[in-house]
Amino acid sequence: ATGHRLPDTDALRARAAAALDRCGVDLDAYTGAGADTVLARTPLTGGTLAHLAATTPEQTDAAVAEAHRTFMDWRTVPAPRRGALVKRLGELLTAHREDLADLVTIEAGKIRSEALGEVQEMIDICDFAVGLSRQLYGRTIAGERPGHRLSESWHPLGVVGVLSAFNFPVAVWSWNTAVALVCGDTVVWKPSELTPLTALACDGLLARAVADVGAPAGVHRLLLGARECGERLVDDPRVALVSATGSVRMGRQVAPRVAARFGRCLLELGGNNAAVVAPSADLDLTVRGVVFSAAGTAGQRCTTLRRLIVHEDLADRLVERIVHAYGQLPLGDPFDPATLVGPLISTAAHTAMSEALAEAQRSGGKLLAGSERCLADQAPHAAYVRPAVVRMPEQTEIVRTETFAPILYVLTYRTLDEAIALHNGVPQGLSSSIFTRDQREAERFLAADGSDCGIANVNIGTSGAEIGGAFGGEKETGGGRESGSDAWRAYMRRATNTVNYSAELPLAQGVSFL
Ligand code: UN1
Repeated sequence: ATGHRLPDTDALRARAAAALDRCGVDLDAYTGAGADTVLARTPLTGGTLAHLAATTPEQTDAAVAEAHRTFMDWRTVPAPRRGALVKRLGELLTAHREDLADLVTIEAGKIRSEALGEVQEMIDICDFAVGLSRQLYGRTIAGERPGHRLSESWHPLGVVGVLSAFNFPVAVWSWNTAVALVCGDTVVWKPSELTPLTALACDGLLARAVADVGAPAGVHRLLLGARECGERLVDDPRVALVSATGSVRMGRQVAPRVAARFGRCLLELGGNNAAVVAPSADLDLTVRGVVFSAAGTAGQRCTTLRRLIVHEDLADRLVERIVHAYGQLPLGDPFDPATLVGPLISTAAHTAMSEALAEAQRSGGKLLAGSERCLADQAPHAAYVRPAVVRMPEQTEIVRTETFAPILYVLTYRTLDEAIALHNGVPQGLSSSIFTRDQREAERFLAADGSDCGIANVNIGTSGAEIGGAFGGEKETGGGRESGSDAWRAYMRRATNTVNYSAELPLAQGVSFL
């Protein structure tokens, strides 16, 4: 641990309220008591920050109705003007960078640099979306009939329901919202019930941007609630696209419900990301890349590195260096600039971690580092836990399971084919990487018969993607793509247009009739 004393809950509550106030949110207006409340808590101490009134089912329906009504007009606003709203949002996010980072640290437990990085990711996607607002290109297609023009147009889709997770409480909202807004959609957001205050800040800043540019208020609605609230959103036929980030379990419930009403789904579910370390790898770089991806964010990214597949000639040497680096990781108060590992989101996450480690050891795994709980005397309701490294004899069931905690399983391989088979031998398919200086190996890993993930990297870890690429993965990860590249297409509907400007009526495929 860093030796720094943890802040107490009262100080964190005051800091959160001050940040919210600067973002234009009066916390008192949202507080409520009784059965239907959402508890705002901080993983730094495990203490309660606020009791917030949960959105009722009637309010959920009204929010969707308003977003839908607003969509009817918003879809006709020229895209570059919609971009002006997102441009203003980006300016406000920049001005309130520290406030949002404070809230992310207080509610999600991220260290300062990662909390600021998450806000940067929001600013970056706003920039991207503003550019996109002048580039929602369709194609002109070479048609088969004279005097005819064949083309496609991209139109706004409708209301986008966004379900987001605690671990990226603001960035994932911004990926969806910035892109959806320039695409002419309106958004109803159900954030994780673990991070309601960061959600209020985002909603407050967007409301201010809306007022500043004179956009309609109903382009964005926030729902604070638990599962039932999300279910109502998911089942509402006025919600054209449900963009859901979270566990595979959640996705299994959401996808069939949306499919039953022929709605669209964009799923970002679990990852079980691996890195292959080949004999030619640059070890200094590999150690840094591995430790950031595996122990960073206390192992709570969907892109976190969970499996290390190392060539057998290298394994002992590399593992020793990783274990040494783990021993040096400062753990503790995420506001302390020296800290690199903050708390887990809850003591329940620690229980899940301990159970996974026990299971790994029962199936022959050897715990080489970590798993100790720290600072329990200062914060008995928080979970400060040392990231763990476990050497596994084979890829057992627990290794094939995503445990949302910092556990790095180490496996060894002899041939690259074997490494790729191990790599792809899990149900999830989000992110992947290979550390090698051998071009043949690197290219093979990126090829059609290499990594089966949505993200495949060379000589960097599995986490920390830029917003410019499409983000998402295959298999149980759900197949969705958000953020950059052409991910915007999921937020629009395509119309194919054939225009006849001749005086004839030739039919396609040479059909003759009348
Ligand atoms: C997530 O964990 O849900 O690539 C998103 C990354 C981040 C986004 C992670 N840019 O690690």
